Amino acid sequence: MQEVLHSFGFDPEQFELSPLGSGLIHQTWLVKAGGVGSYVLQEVNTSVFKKPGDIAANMDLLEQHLREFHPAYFLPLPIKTLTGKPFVQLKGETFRMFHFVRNSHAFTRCETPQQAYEAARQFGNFTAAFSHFNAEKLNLTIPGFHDLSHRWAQFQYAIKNGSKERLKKNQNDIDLFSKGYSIVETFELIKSDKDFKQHVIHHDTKISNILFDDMDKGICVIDLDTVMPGYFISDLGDMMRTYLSPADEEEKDFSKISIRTEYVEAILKGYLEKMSVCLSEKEIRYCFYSGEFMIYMQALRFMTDHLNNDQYYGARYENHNLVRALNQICLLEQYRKIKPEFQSVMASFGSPS
Ligand code: GN1
Ligand code: MG
Repeated sequence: MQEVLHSFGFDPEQFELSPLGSGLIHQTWLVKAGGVGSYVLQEVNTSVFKKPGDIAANMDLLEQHLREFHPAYFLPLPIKTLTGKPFVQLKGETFRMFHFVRNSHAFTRCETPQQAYEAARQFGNFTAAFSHFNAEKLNLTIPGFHDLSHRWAQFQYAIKNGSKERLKKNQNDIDLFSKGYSIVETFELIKSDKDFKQHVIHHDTKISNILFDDMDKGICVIDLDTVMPGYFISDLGDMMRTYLSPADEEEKDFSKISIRTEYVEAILKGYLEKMSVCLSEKEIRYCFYSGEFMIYMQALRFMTDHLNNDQYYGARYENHNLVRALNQICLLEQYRKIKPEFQSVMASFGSPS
């Protein structure tokens, strides 16, 4: 760590490191020093993000666009090293540094509709800031990341080539997952539909990726590694997946999974306030589908990982990814039940549904 800090021009003697955040992919630390402010240090997981240079190139493009067209828009980007690089590589590990945004905090769970509204507004504002930017210029930092057909194919592959023991044990569960295929078919239609635009999409809109100020107003979005061209259903859908239920994907007691309908309105209001001008009428009709799409994709990803012996997400206990996967299937069932309420919220906004 000493060498890493040196590369950014910091005196390691003055700094104290403590773990920060709850992400599954990278390791993150808060770097504190008397008088010079705080920083965030992150070790990039290069088995997931194989080309950190591609992330940095994307950040440069976003920064250039903002500087020219939205100079007041705040996006926390990595600090450059003493030699002007966006990250350091030492002994095969990749590190980068950010300023800690002063007077900011993040939430690990969405606990009020107001938080949901603020977060949705921030994610909507992010995509809207790039509505005149050609999203296709961005590198695909994880190819096929939110391509549901690809996730389905990975699941099918795991059914044939995954752990023999787990395949045998979980046959009934596997059948349950296969029932969601119509969600994949709808996605195939979207992919061939010219009314669906490739926007600049964040692809990880959980509440902890928003910084809030002391008044609990949203300040900015963070965690920009998965910013890529994509469909709006990824961002809106992941908010449905992660804000609506009081119990999250880690919950083992599925009776705690439920849908808080007042959060539906808060998310839609915040997101569409910024995004309705950027979306076609056709796209807006897929707001409900966005939740089905993201919940089902996450269920498939967890189940696939379980069958592959937890290679991607890791497991903190036996059957961890199986529990997460079944949790998401339960969430999907609950979500599907509130379709009428969802559609009446859309109608109250005067939006097609
Ligand atoms: C991963 O690392 P984290 O928690 O921000 C994953 C997301 C999943 C999420 C599920 C690059 O995000 O796609 O939705 O776990 N990110 C990547 O908790 O795979
Ligand atoms: Mg993330």
